[in-house]
Amino acid sequence: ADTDLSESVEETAEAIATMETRGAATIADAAAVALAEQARAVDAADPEEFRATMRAAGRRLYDTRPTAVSLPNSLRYVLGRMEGDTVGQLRSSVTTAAADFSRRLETAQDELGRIGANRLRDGDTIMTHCHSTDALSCVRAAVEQGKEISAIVKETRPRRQGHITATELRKMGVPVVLIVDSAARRYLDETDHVLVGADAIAADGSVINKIGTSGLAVNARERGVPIMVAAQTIKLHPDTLTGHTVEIEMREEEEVISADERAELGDLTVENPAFDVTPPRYLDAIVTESGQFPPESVVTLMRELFGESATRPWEE
Ligand code: RUB
Repeated sequence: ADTDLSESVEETAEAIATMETRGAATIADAAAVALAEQARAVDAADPEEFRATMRAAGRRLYDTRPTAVSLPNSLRYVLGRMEGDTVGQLRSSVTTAAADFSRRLETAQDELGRIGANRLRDGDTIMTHCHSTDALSCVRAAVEQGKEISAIVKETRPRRQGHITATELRKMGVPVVLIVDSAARRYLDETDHVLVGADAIAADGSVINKIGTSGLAVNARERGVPIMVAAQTIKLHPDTLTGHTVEIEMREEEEVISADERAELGDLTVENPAFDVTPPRYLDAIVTESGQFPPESVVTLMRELFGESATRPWEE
C-alpha cells in the first residue's frame, strides 16, 4: 500500500469516490489542491522520496472515478511541472503548478461562459441534464448580459443532480421547471437549446456525459432543438488520439434501489452506469474557452494541446 499520503489526499480521494465532490471541473480542481497540500505536508529525506510520494498521491486520486478525464489532466498538469534538484524546489514547483491550474480553470470557465452566452438569445428556454458548472457559466454570462433565460431542468436519476442545477439557476434569478427524466421529450417542444456539460470528449467529437445525455441528444435532434456542450479543454481526452476508449463508470445498485426494494424484487441484476457516449452527429457545438467548435473538429484542438499522445506522470 502507498504510505505517507497526506490526510488531504485521502479525504479528497474519498470525497470524489463518494461523489461528495463531483462534476468534472470540481473534481479536477480538488485534485490539484490535494496535490499541493500533499507537497506541503511531505517530509521527504531526498528528492527521489518526494517524487515517489507525489506519484503515489497521484495514483490514489487517479483510482477514484474512471470517466472524467479532467482528473488525470489535472494530475498531468501539476505532476508534469514537478521539477528541481532539491526537495524545496520540487515542493514549490508543485504548489505553484497547482495554483496555476486552479486559476486557469476559473478563467477558462468564465471565458467559455461568455462564448456560450453568445448562442443564447433574450427570451430563450434551455433544457439541462445533470449539474455542470461549465454549462451554468454560459447561463450566468447570458443573464449578466441582461438576457432573460428560463430553464427546464431534468431531475437526473439516480442521484438527482438536477436539484443542484435548479438551486443554482434560481440563485441567478432564472425561472425553473423541474421535470422527471422521462418527460424530457414532451418538453423539448418548449425548448430552444439543450445545454449540457461533459466529463470527457473523444478525438472523434463524441461527448461522454451523465447517463441519459445521448438519449436526450437524439430526441433533441429529432425535434430540431440544437444541443450545445459546454466543456473546458481539460475535458479533452488525449488517450483517445491513440485509439483508447473512455471507460464508463459503473456505480452501486444502492443508488438505484433501497435494501428493502432489493428484498422485494428478489433475484435480478441492477445496472447503474454513470455516463454514456453521445456521437458527434447529434451535437451542434462544443463550447470551450478557446472558442466554439463543431464536434468533428475538436481533434485539431486536442493535438495542439496534448501533442500526439498523453503522459502519465503518476505512474512509477
Ligand atoms: C457530472 C456530469 C457533469 C459533468 C460536467 O456527473 O455528468 O455534466 O461532469 O460538469 P457526476 P462540470 O455527478 O457523476 O460527477 O461542467 O461541472 O465539469
